[in-house]
Amino acid sequence: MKKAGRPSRPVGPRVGVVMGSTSDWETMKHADELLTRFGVAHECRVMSAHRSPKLTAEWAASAEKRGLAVIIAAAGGAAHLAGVLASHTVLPVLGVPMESVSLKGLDSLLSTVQMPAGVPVGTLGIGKPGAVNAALLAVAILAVADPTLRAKLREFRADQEKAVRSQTLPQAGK
Ligand code: RP5
Repeated sequence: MKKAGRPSRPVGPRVGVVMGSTSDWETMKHADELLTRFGVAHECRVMSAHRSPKLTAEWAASAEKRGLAVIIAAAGGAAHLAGVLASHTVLPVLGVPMESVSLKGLDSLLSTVQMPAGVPVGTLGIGKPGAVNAALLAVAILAVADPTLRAKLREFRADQEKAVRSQTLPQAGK
């Protein structure tokens, strides 16, 4: 007989890290590293709103029932990936604009951030800082219902504070 009580936590990945091209990995590996550091189960995938629209729609539509709680989506140029994923799921989608060659990521930023009202994408900064912060925000979202993760996030912030306090400038006063 089935035991009553709280539903068990899903065991698979909780965060999906999706990027439009393998060329985005150099930046998005920082999100992967951070999630690993926090012990957050996650999956990293390549899919494109333009080059693989069916895969993108299928993956986003099945994300919730596969146990994912947050999606991080990185793309560059005409960066529609985060928006398209968001249109197929009600899970929170965090967009990371990639630094593009021709416009230095301004194109990616604007096409990720300027969503029409009704389908939000929480957009982070361009490039590595955005990748790191998307992962931290995903951790913070999961931490709302996970005290252990919240404690780890507090420890991370405390370590940063400690590091800044111990910093000195080599040429100061000379
Ligand atoms: C976007 O186009 C990708 O997210 C990538 O940032 C950009 C360039 O892709 P590649 O031509 O390097 O595959 O879809």
